[in-house]
Formats: sequence, C-alpha cells, structure tokens
Amino acid sequence: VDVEALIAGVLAGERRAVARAISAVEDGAPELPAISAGLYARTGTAATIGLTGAPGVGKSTLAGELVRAAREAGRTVAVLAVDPTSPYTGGALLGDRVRMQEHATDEGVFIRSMATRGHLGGMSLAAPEAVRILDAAGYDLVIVETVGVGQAEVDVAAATDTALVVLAPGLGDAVQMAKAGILEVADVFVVNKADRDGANEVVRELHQMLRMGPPRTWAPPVLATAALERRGIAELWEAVDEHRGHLTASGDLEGKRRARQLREVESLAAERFRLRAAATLEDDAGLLADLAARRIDPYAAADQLARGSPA
Ligand SMILES: Nc1nc2c(ncn2[C@@H]2O[C@H](COP(=O)(O)OP(=O)(O)O)[C@@H](O)[C@H]2O)c(=O)[nH]1
Ligand SMILES: [Mg+2]
Repeated sequence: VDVEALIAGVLAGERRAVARAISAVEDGAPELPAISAGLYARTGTAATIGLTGAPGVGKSTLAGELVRAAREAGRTVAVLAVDPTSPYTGGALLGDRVRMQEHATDEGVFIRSMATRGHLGGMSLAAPEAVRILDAAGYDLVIVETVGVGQAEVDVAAATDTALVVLAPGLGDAVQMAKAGILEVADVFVVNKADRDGANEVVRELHQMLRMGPPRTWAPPVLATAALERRGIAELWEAVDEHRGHLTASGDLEGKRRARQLREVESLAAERFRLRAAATLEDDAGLLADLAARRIDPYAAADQLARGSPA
C-alpha cells in the first residue's frame, strides 16, 4: 500500500481513497498508524452527530432526512453506519444503503457501513478513527449511526459532538435506555414514528425520566418526528444546531473533545501495554515458574511487568 498516496487521496476528498482508508481502520491494518499520523493535523473541523437507538426505531430513515437537511443548507455530509458487535456489515446495514440510495449519486454525500474485523481496540476506537478520515476528507458533517443500544454503541455515540437518542412507540423504552446508560449521553431525544399511537406516551415518559435525573447545563430537548413523512425534521435540524451553538458558546465542545482525546489515547496505550505485557509474560519462563511455585503472587508479578515497560 502506498500510504503517502492514500493520505493525499483522502485529503483531496477522493472517495476511493476514503473508502480504502476506512477499510484499513476496520482491518486494523499495519499502515493504520501511518495513515492516522498523516491525517490528524487536518482533522477537527467536521461537526459530528451520533444516532443511537433500538433496531427499527428509524435511525437510518432519520439519517437520510438529516442528509437532505444538510445538503439543503449547502453542507457536505458523510454517514457512517457502524455495527460494534459484528465482524461483518450485516443485513441491517445493507438495508441502510438501500434507504439512502437517493443520495447515492450526490457527490457531496458519502455513505459507508463499518464493522470491526481486526481493529484491536474494537469499535469504540475504530469509529473515531474512521470519523477523522471523513473529517480530513473535508465533509462538513459526519453522521454516525449505530445498530443498537449496547455498551459499545453508547461509547460510539458518546464520541460524537451531538448524540441523538432515538425511540419509537413500542421499541426501546426509556427504562431500557436508562439501564444502558444512554440517557446520560443524549444531547437530543427523538421520538420517531410520531404518526403511530403511543408516541405521546414515550415523550411524556422521557420528560419524566429527565426530571428525575441530575440538573445539566444543557437540558436535552425531546422532539417528535415522523421521518417517513418528513415531519419534525426541520425542528430536529434546528435542535442539533442549537446544541452545537451551546457547545461552542459554553466551551463544552473543547472540554468534550479533550476528554475524548484523553480517553482514546488512554485506551490505545492500555491496549498496547496489554499486548506487550502478555508477550513479556509468556517469554518470562522464570516469572512463570515463580508464579507456579507460589514464590511470587499475581499482584507482585503484575507490578514487575508494569515497572519493566518503558513509559
Ligand atoms: N410509521 C413509521 N415508520 C417509520 C418511520 N421512520 C421509519 N419508519 C420505518 O421503520 C422501519 C425501520 O426504519 P430504519 O430507518 O431502518 O430503522 P433503524 O433500524 O433504526 O435504522 C422501516 O420500515 C422504516 O420505513 C416513521 O416515522 N413512521
Ligand atoms: Mg439502521
């Protein structure tokens, strides 16, 4: 792989280069550190939006509508549909492509599914790297859609500037969301399928849960949408804009990004250390023998390994 050409291609916004770079992230390819090094200085300008919620609530449909809103506002946009639990981009994600097909010929739109094939840090590390590639490629807006509401999905949503949590009548109730820790990371709540019975109850339930939670500097609004009928989309777009305005004005955007960088470097370093410690331990016949003979205990052995690693 010609990494220099790949980096230049991404920076020039060439779709094939962007697609190849994201594949390198999925695979945890050996050239990934070099790609990251070549792009990082050119990132940080895209706005990022996360879409999380139970399967079937309408995330992909909403993503398609947000793409339309972004294009109408004259902004370019990328959609990254991620499945943190699967090494394959499964049926749900392929369905997403079909749903967003009307944008397929628009040069200002890039749509891509992503799975975790070989990236050692899993999706919570792979997704932010893929987002940075899209950022470096010049997309004004990056929308990240996850397939469900597990811990990995919460992590991915928390790694965007504005996290949208989507519910729908009969799907993924608020109590379930609270258990998954998703309420805390939500910046905007979307109750989709407002054309169906029960949407008002979901809205009410959410307001109730929010009242019970701790006070926050940003009170997440609860919006009702009917994505299929394109109802409530303008209001949603406005709420996203407002949240971004709040982030910028309050300094929370800087804080959020700093916290994210810290977590990411910490995770990457921990992953490297874990691999190195495992390899060292396997090679250290003496230490293993001491452990087996009970001459050293696991805590002391771990300390020894930790001290032995260069910082
Ligand atoms: N009635 C109704 N159906 C919707 C609405 N939005 C999406 N759907 C449908 O719900 C199904 C799941 O939508 P999808 O966007 O794939 O959900 P995802 O799994 O969260 O990405 C599809 O059949 C959509 O057409 C809506 O506002 N009202
Ligand atoms: Mg979807």
